Amino acid sequence: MIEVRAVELRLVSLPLVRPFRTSFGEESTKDAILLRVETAEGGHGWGECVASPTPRYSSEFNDAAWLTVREYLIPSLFRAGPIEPGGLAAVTSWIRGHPMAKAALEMAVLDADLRSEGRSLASFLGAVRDRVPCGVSVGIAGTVEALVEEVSGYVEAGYRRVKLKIEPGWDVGPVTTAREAFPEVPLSVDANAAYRLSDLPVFEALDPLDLMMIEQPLGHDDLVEHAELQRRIDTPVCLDESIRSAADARAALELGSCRIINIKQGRVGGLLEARRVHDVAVDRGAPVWCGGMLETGVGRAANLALAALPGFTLPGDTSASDRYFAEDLTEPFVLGDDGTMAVPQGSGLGVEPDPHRLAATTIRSERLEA
Ligand code: NPQ
Ligand code: MG
Repeated sequence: MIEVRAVELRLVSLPLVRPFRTSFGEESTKDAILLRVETAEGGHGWGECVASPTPRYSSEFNDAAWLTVREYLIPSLFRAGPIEPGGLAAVTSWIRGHPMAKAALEMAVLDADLRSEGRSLASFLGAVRDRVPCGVSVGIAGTVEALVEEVSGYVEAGYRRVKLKIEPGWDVGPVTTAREAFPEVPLSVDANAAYRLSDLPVFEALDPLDLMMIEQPLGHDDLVEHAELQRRIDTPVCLDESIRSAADARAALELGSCRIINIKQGRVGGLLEARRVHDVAVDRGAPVWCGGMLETGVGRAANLALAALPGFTLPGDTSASDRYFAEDLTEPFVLGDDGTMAVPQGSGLGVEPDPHRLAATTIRSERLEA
């Protein structure tokens, strides 16, 4: 049981080592809301919200998440009194939507509860490995030469899978060049919903390139068109944006909309729902992998714990801290020579943001008390 008495909200901004461009926009900083909950017993826990400054990846964005946490989630949590972390969803279920805001609070509550029990998040979730294979996501580059050079660096670092962001006008050409330059490297592409079914010729041209998967090619909320596309190509379709819950995962796998699922705890409303998505996929024989949202070390720790579950059989976007940040908020996560990263084993998330780094990166903060 855990009783939250106070919550600190904080918006941090970290410069990225290079701008990250996708089909929906470009970011040169990572701006994230962190939550720190304090318990009646004097414990604490951290959570990170994966929302962005603008509602491009999904409808959520940082200012909305801040308000949702402050005006609705926290007052509901304070009113609830002592709860089990698994009971948080019931306390906040009256609030429609806002999965990323809910997920951040659940992460903080789980971290606080597990810290007080001296148990790691990985162990609580059901981890079966202590290191996970890592992939990397590569933004849309200025030129094909720049793309090949960036990919070279990641291949040399040891990443086990390279995902190329694509958009109309940056697809068959650069991906074919990358495949020719790296014939042995497991490659995938991610369109972040930038195409229509009428772009079928693009996917037919990508089909012979031996890609591990094509991630979220079509509309963020369209399962039927993804099923149509999957029937027409051999490369597995992987869904990201379209899977917002375990129920969505069941629908997508039954419709044949995808053969692989990218699981992000924030997109599905938290780590516990993420585990349910995993369970649905395992039941139906579909591999899953852990997505990434350019998390700081706090969210990265949660991703590594999740990626240690048995169904996470493909390398995820759980890259090392230095892929994104010159200086992380926590001790940096580093890639081993074999392309794997260690799953944190300490209590809760197993990491703690550094107070000096927090002070240096915080743009805004607010404290709420019961
Ligand atoms: C994806 N992530 O799989 C996302 C989308 C994404 C690692 O490719 C700032 C914050 C910029 C979050 C850009 C990766 C972002 C972001 C893209 C998430 O679709
Ligand atoms: Mg994606």
